[in-house]
Order: sequence, then structure tokens, then C-alpha cells
Amino acid sequence: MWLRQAAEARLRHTCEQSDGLPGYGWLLHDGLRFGAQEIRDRGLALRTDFVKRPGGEHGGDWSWRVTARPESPGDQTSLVSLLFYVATNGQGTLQPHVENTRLVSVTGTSEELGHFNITFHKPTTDTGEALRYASYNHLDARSPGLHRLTDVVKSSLSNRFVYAAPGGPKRRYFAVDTYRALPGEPEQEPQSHLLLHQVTLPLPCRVEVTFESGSFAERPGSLVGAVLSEELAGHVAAFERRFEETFSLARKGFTPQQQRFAKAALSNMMGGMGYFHGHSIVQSAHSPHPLPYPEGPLFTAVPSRSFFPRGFLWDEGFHQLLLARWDPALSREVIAHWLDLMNVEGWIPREQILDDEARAKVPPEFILQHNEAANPPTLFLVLQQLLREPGQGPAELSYLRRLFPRLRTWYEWYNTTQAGPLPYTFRWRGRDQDTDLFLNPKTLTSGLDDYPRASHPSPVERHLDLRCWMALAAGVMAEVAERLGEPAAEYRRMQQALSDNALLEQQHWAEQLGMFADYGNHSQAVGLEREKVAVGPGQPRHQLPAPRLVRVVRKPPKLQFVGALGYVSLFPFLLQLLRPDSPRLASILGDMRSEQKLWTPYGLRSLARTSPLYMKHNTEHDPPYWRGPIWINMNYLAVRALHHYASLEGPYQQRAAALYQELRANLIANLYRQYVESGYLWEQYSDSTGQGRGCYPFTGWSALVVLMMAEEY
Ligand code: 6A9
Repeated sequence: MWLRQAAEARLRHTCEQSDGLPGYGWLLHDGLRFGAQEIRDRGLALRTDFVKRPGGEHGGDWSWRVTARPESPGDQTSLVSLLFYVATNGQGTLQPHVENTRLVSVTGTSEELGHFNITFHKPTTDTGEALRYASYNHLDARSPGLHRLTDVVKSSLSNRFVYAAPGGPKRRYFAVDTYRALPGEPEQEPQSHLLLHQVTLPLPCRVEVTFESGSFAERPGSLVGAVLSEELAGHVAAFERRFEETFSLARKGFTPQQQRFAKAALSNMMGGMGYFHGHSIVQSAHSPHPLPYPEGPLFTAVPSRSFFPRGFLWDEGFHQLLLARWDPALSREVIAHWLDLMNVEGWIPREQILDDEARAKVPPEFILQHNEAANPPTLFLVLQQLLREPGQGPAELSYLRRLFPRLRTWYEWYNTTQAGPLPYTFRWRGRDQDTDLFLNPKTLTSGLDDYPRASHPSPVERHLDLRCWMALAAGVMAEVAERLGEPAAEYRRMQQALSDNALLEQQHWAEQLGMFADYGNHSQAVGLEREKVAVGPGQPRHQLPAPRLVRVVRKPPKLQFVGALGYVSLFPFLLQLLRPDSPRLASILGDMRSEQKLWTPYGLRSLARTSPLYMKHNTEHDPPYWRGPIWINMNYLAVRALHHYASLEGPYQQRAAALYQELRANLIANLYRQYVESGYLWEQYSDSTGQGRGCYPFTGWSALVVLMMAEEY
């Protein structure tokens, strides 16, 4: 935590989107041994570096270095406090070691870490050359849990302290004082023992912290000061080399600034990875009440470190497309974790909200996970990529062998629970059921949330995107089974049926609309209108509740294809099911390049401008999400598909090659420009201005821009 000393105490623990910071994130991170992060907090620039050193039985040692500098070099006077804490989470012990008021070190034990020793080294100048005078405070407190630490620290702050460097003026400052229990929570059993070390001094300055593992017997010397600098420099040089070997961005002519952008994108995805533990809360069709799912761990990347700091099933497939290029072993571990979350039916919860800390970040209506709810099985995209890698040795085979029973069960779960009304068709379950409230009932499970589907959800629906995902899944299953000598024929047959272009057209080509489409009970003539409210005699109007917006259906629905040109219509192309000589490619490429429809100078928009629900609100409070804005995961698939069709002989080869160049260049240029202007990667981009929209920093699938730069597909 940190604190700029001023008239009031503004303690910062985490960076939140609502703080509006000019920029924060990992600049470099290799996923394993080291990372360098920068936080720009109005006037204050914090740089945090860490290095890990393996050894012993418990993950080895690590050191952190925090360097605080003023953003304007002239500011040598303002005081800053850096607060370092150690906290248990339900188990383990901690002992403080205090000299005067200074918490010098903490020794402790925990199940995972064994014995350890954490040392807070004395502060120095920002270059580490000389010691600096500082004031010290510390706190020994109990917290209801990790999710309340900020409150515990805030509630213990007092400004009765005085900073008085020799020969300097006396200045009051805020610091942790005696601990008071949180208001309103005296009864609660404390889950967490908290020890906190506060250092207060003027900018610029540096503090180092070392963690030494008890089972690390013969360490070559502590990882501090010059030794730490040297190890850091070695890691940075190795990162630079490996980055260029992996992505060739210098060789491709990207400028050093563009390369830094790409390194930050990769590093943020990697640095955002977390090890989560706990249980989801699940509503099953077999039980009248929500139940806790079995407890378990999850090692995963996240869409956004600050705003969505938890695992999302289909996001993860996209994340690992990037991370598997950097470190395939890491990706294999992540995939295994996700597959271990499967229940006996073969279901994996879509959003992983595993403990109180995670639940504290989620509005209540999103917490429950439903056991009929799917999400696109994008882990098959990663497996497909891992299978393509050269040098598949016995280790990979034995990994696949362990995965296979889960993969089989997972595939079967989709194949049965999400089956459509006809053979080889599929339907997302769990669409919004209320047809009066929403302009178009949402399909959260598809990942494309408010993308328009049949206006009246029903069992006759067939969803094009899910069908294409299943074609991918069947293909990967067939390949895995073949490699393992397991029965593969049924998967192969399914893949062939699902990628049969004639059958695909029969079930999903809407001749009148000239596009691939969903099919269902649908009316194009819907709108939102103010509900008429009857005013009783003598009743003043202003006492009535504001009239709601409700849906009106001006023409009754009928069974038909759903006219909603956009990402869903592109799926047979995106997942490369179309034969290179398919005449449908002509219309798809045409729709993609049409500025009236999907093309923008910044990437492909999610829904055509000509589509009836383009940029329409779904309810009064629900703005368009997948109804126009540009999303990077789908654009990555589009660029990848163009690259694929540009490499295959056929009537559209040249066209695909030209579009490939153009779309790739547009996406890279805009994401880079927005990063330079705003300091962040974003969840989506405006199709009219290219500006970032939604959550930020979003270095989940938006970081796939690195693969577009590298041309890795
Ligand atoms: C909202 C509010 C702090 C929505 O990236 C994760 C998902 C995608 O899987 C999905 O395709 N996002 C996309 O349509 C974000 C979903 C967040 C839902 C929970 C909680 C956060 O409050």
C-alpha cells in the first residue's frame, strides 16, 4: 500500500478503474522469475521489480524492490509512505521482529511455504547508493479476511506522528497506529493475522524486501542491493532476447516504442495470472437451492487485473493462445487446472468466483453459476495449437493421456446438453427468458452476451457459432484420440459432418439475407417503448413510478433465419470451416470489407451498421455491448482466418491476402495509438472513433495484438 502525505490520508492499496490513474501495469514479466511494473499515481511514479530465485522445497526466495520517484523531477519535498504487509489467510503463523518502532522482519510458517523469513531493508536513495533518513511505524492486527485488509489499515491511521529529519523542519504525517476492530464487525472470527511495516520519507527513494525460504539451504548470498540489480539486469536482457526470438518484432520492422507496447501487453497478461482457491456457488437443476461447488484451486490468467480479476472459461482459451507461444508448459498447466474444475456431468462453470476476495468484486446477480450454462470451448483452440508444435515427445503424450478422460467428458457434455433440434445443430441453453423486458433476450453463455439472436427464445433455435465451435472441438478430439490410439472414428465422423459445407448451408445459409445465420422463432419488428401508466382520479402524476421501457413486438414472430449480420455470421469463416472455393467466401469477404456493414479503419465491428439492432440499448440501463463495438478476440480470429485463406489456392486467395494486410495493419495501428494516448489496452474499441471502451486495463484477449504483430496464427 502507499500513501502520499497531505492534509488528508489517501491510502492506496489496489489500482481501481474508478481511480482514473494515468497508467499502471507490467512493463516486463517472464511469468516465472522476474517482473517490472510501473504505477503512475498523479505526481508519484512507482516502479516495482521482483526477482525469484529457485531453491529448496518451497519455491525458493524472492525479492521486491520498490522505487518511488516524483513525476516532476523538481519535487524533492513531499513525503511518501510505503507500506509493506504480510497476512495469513486462514492458516499459518507470523512473528514480528521489532526494533524501536521499526518492524525489521517477520518470520513465519505456512502449509505451502514452510518456514520463511521476510526482511524489510532500510530505505535508500532511488539509485540505491546511500541510506536515507525515514520514520517507521508498524501495525499488528487481525482482519476478518484478506478482502478487508484495506479497511483494517485505514481504520488504524492517525496523523499524530511527526517526521523530523536531522536539521529539517518537523512535519506531521499519517501512519498506522493502534489497531481498532472494524466498525460493525466485532463478532466476526478473524481469519487473517496482519503485520505491516510503514516507511515514511521524502521522494525519491527505494525500499527492498527479501523473502527467504527456510528449506533453501545454501543460498549464495542475499538477493538485495547490487546483487539484486545484477540479477534483474540479467533477467531483463534474457527477456529481450527471448521476446525477439519468439515474436520477431524488431526483425519485422516495428519501432522500439511499438515493441515496448507489445512487451507490456504480453507482460500484463502474464503478470495478471493468479492462483485462486475456493468454491463457486452453483444452481443445479437437481436442487432447489444454490449449493457450494467443491473447493479447488485454479491457476489462470484474467481478463483484467483490476476489474475482472478472476477466471473466465472462454477468455482463457484466447489468453493461452498468446501465453502458449511464450511458455507452452505454463499453458499446459493452466489447461489442466481448468479441466480439473469439471463436475461429474462434464460441466465447467463459466465464471470462476472462488472465494470472498473474488466475491467482493462481483455484483450479487452474477455470482450464481448454472449447471446448464455453457461457454465457447476455446480451450480446444489452444490444444489445436499445442498439437501443432514440433517436438511432441513422450512428456506431451503422457500429458494428453491424462487430459483425455476429461476432454472426452467435456466434449460429451456440450454434445448432449447443448444439442439443437436437428442432428448436427446446436443451441445455447440459458438465454434470458423474459421477452417483455429486453429488446433481445441475451445469450450470456455464448460469450457474445447481447448479440442479437432469435427474438423469442425457444427449443427450435439453432445457433451458428456453437455449431462451428463443435466442429473445432470434434476435430481436436479426433486428433488427440488418434495420437493416443483411442477410438477416434466417431469424433472424425462428427467433424466431417459439422464441416460439410453442403449441410452447413442447408442448416444456416439464409439465402434471402445473403449470409450465414442463426435460425429460430424470430421477429425483426421489435422496439422498446415507454410503458403506459394509468393515472387514477385525483392522483398527482409526479407520485407515479417512472414508466419502464418495455419491448413491443410489432409483427408476430415466425420460424426463420435471424437477420443480424456480424461476428456470428462470420463463424464458418472465422473457424475456417468453409472450403477455399466456397462461393460463400465471396459474400463474407464482401460484407467484411463493406463500410456500410462491418469494416472500420480500426477493425471489424461486431454488428453491421445495416443490422436492425446496431448500437441499440437492450434495456434502459443496458447499453450496446456486442452490437457494434470492435472486439479483439474476434478480430484476431478474422485476421487468422484471412491468413489461412490467403495461403490456400482458390478463387478468393488474392482477396483474402489483401484484406489480411489491411485488417491487420488497422488493428495494430489503432490499439497502439489508443495505448499511447490513454496508457491502456481496452476491453473493446469504438467503431466510430477507434477509442477504447468498457473496462481498462484489459490485457486479456486484447493482448492478442501481439500475435497479430508477430503474425503467429
Ligand atoms: C460483471 C461487474 C467490478 C463480458 O471478459 C469476461 C467477460 C467475457 O467472457 C464476455 O464474453 N466479459 C463478455 O461479454 C466481462 C463479464 C463480466 C461480468 C461480471 C461484474 C464487475 O464489477
